[in-house]
Amino acid sequence: MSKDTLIMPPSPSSSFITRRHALVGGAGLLLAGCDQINASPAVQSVLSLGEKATHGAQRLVTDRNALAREFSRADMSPVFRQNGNRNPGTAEYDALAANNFADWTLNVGGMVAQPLRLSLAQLMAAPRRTQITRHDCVEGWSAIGEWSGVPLGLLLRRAGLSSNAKYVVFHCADSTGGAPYYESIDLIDAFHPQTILATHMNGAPLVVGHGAPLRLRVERQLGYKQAKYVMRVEAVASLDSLYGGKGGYWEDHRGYQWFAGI
Ligand SMILES: Nc1nc2c(c(=O)[nH]1)N[C@H]1C(S)=C(S)[C@@H](COP(=O)(O)O)O[C@H]1N2
Ligand SMILES: [Mo]
Repeated sequence: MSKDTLIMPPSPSSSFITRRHALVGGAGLLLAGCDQINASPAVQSVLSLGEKATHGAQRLVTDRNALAREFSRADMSPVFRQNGNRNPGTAEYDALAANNFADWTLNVGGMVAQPLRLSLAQLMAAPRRTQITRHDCVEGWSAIGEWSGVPLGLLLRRAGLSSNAKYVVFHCADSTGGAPYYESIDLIDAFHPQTILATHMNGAPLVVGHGAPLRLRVERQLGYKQAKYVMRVEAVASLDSLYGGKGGYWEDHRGYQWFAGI
């Protein structure tokens, strides 16, 4: 995409604080090609180190709350590859897509006091954050793109996240070989300011290949954590009883680390 085809983000991130206060105070507002970038050392080591070792080391040497680097529009990749599943291809998803996701809803549930059911229009009207970041895939490619969406922490607070919850799980519309795609993150990443449920990429609503209508951006982690086609968000105390028990599709099936920090 050339720079002059970019549309301004729906709202500047600077308005986030004010709008967030409005959200907290007023019930119902929320409801009313690859770059020449070498894979980072984290990419190189993600398949070789034990998860506990890496996670432990990262906890010690990095500030989990630090921001991922943000870029300018001039840095944006002309081509941002579509990777992994590029269309869930189920009858249910096809029907939702055919109607521009007007009938789609996001469910936020599990260990919350007030489960939420939100339409795409409601999510698009909610306070949002826009950020230009670099996506690093373990397959050895990176791309810089602009993402805009609702901060996950905002939704979790709105839903009244239980103090016993430890993880947030993202259930996706697609599956591979009969195994549903899912991912999970801990609460440090869930409340990280750059962790958003993105409705927009590069100034336009997400296209199917990039995860329409909603995908996770958890900017301190690698590409496979960036769940596309998010249908349901679930707060849990343990990952043990979900699917293969390792917290994600790749973790269960390919032995990728659960914590893929960069
Ligand atoms: N639901 C779902 N999410 C997914 C995947 C997938 O196959 N299904 N692939 C992951 C991988 S490996 C990468 S690199 C990114 C690719 O996102 P993109 O297609 O927007 O580039 O999505 C991640 N999220
Ligand atoms: Mo990836």
